[in-house]
Amino acid sequence: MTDLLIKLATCVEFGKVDINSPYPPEMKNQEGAFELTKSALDSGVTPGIILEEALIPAMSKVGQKFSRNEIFVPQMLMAAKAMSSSMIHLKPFYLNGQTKRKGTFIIGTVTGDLHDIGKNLVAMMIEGGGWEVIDLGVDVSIDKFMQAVEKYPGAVLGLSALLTTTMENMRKTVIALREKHSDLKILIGGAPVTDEFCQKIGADFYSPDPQGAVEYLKTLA
Ligand code: B1M
Repeated sequence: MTDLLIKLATCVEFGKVDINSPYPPEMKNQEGAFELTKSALDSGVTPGIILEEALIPAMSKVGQKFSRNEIFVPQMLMAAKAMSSSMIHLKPFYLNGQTKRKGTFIIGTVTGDLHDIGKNLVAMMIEGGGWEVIDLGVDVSIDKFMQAVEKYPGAVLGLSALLTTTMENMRKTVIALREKHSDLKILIGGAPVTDEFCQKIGADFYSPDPQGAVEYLKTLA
């Protein structure tokens, strides 16, 4: 890996967004993910290499550290913010079809549930894993999930629920989607959700955290 990509990966791992960002204090006044991505592209590094050799490994390290409780939500959010500032330069290449994503991941918090902090972390980590993410937001009805699944054939679906009451809506969502799309891969998560519940409602996979979700998607790409 070139020095530039190593520096970029370090910025993403430690949440250095751009030159003006004061976080992390030990990287103050240094170029961040925004400037380094632009320099990498200007020097001829392809968007695919930037993603595969800098952003994905960096976000993977972040996910592993989070799973091991070595970092917490704020650090993870800063890493995701740094990755997003890099993606500003890369997105045009995906939009015009020059660079391919690993697949499409649709995510939403089930109907009746307004919690989105965990869902957003999962979405950002999966984007950092090289997937196109369609985030439907919170309080997502079965109809809305259905429309998205039909609009993006082959996409993987992720459902989040934070309330014991909305776990029932998660169950209904899985059943309704399964009825029409038996081959749809469904990943579920959220604080009250368990592996046992996943099996009971017929979802494909339960992950307690974003890294587990990323690892599951790797098995499908
Ligand atoms: Co709410 N809330 N809340 N709340 N809230 C909880 C969840 C609660 C446990 C608090 C408590 O009583 N101790 C409790 C639920 C009890 C229960 O059902 N067992 C609760 C309640 C009761 C409520 C209300 C009903 C309160 C009221 O109005 N009486 C109400 C419900 C509103 C609604 O949804 N209809 C409500 C409202 C809210 C706020 C709007 C104020 C706010 C949400 C803001 C927002 O999300 N934008 C809020 C918050 C912040 C919380 C707590 C404090 C924090 C949740 C959070 O963001 N955690 C929460 C208590 C707690 O958890 N300590 C609580 C951090 C986040 C990173 O973790 O979301 O678990 P988490 O996500 C994790 C994993 O679960 C996993 O990855 C993430 C990172 O590790 N994960 C997935 C999540 N989704 C995944 C999907 C995957 C894979 C992994 O694949 C698709």
